[in-house]
Amino acid sequence: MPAHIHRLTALLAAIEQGMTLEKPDITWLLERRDSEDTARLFAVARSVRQRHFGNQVFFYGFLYFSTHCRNNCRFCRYQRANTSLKRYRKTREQILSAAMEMAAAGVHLIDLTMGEDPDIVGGTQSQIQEWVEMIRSVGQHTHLPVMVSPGAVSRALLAALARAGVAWYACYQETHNEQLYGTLRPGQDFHRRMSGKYQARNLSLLVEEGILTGVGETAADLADSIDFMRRFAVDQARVMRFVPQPGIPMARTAPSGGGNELVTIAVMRLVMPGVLIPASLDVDGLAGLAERLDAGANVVTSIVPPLAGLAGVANPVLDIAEAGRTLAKALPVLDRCNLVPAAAGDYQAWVTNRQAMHRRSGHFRHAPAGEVVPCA
Ligand code: SAM
Ligand code: MD0
Ligand code: SF4
Repeated sequence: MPAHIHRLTALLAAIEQGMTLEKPDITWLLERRDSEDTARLFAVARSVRQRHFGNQVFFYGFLYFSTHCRNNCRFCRYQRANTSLKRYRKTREQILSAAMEMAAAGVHLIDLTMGEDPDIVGGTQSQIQEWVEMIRSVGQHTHLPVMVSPGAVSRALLAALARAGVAWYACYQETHNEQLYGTLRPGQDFHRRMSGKYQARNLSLLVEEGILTGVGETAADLADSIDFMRRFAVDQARVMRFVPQPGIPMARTAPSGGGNELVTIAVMRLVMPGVLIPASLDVDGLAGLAERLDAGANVVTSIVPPLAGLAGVANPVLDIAEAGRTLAKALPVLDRCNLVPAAAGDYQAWVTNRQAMHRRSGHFRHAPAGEVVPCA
């Protein structure tokens, strides 16, 4: 038997028995590309998912309510420097109406996402207050947990969001290699972005972390990210492939990284068996859903109402007007993957359990070398 097959067999058997993977093994697994090897990896990822979540999958409604942004992330079409773009900021009524539509369709959560809109996060007290109240009203009207993806914001703002009943703070580092981060998110302090995740956690918010593939990363970089996510105990762990978009310089000069999104999803599942892992419709649309679920993901994200004039991020329009990012279109795919949508109460129960788990663990803080340090 070739040595790599022997190593894969041994590792997969050890994982099935609950062994903790070390970083060199995580890196090695992330490098698997042979289709027979990846098929085995995905099969074990599905069996680990089955053990922790049965055949249940969650759905997240995605509401990108402001596409204005003060930052210049190199990978993102909403970067400030991109002037080839029509931007929008939805009203409270438009936001509530789209959220209600998705709630009625059966999503388990509403993800309220924005660029770092200078008129919101950089706005006056009353603009910020109005924004927090809008977020509170989405939870109150839909009776669903709310995730907020506002970028790097102050502790005071996170505290206001927690008081408004928000369940989740999503903030993606993209990479935990500080040097690579500096090229992807120029002018945005690495440690400030990291610290926000600890502040959110210590305010009892659940935290989603995310990384990109295809941006110049190595397999070892991805392993470092996954290792951080495990030590921090993120509640949701995301990976998305970089999608080059016209209007941004990186679309022409994109370095190809060492990562593969599907393999990374599977390895995340093996390293963090009980966390939520998105299968995002934002990268390859509906056509890419089955392969992400088959790799071990268990949350369908980027459900978008077709006629509300709302955009995606990685892909601004793909499948939206065609109603491809809806539960109605995703359900037959789930069925083919032998999966079912979870009951609403099961999602809320997962959230409540997870919050209780973090309360028992106490408070932690970010340290510059990347350690997860308990607060004295
Ligand atoms: N502005 C907030 C922020 O940056 O945290 C919220 C938006 S955030 C949810 C947008 C995320 O989408 C980025 O963190 C990145 O992971 C992903 N993204 C943006 N442009 C992308 C692209 N072209 N391809 C793939 N993913 C992309
Ligand atoms: C998604 N397009 O779920 C969304 C977005 C932001 N929290 C999530 C990247 O794929
Ligand atoms: Fe702005 Fe977020 Fe895009 Fe960066 S990723 S440019 S912060 S919207």
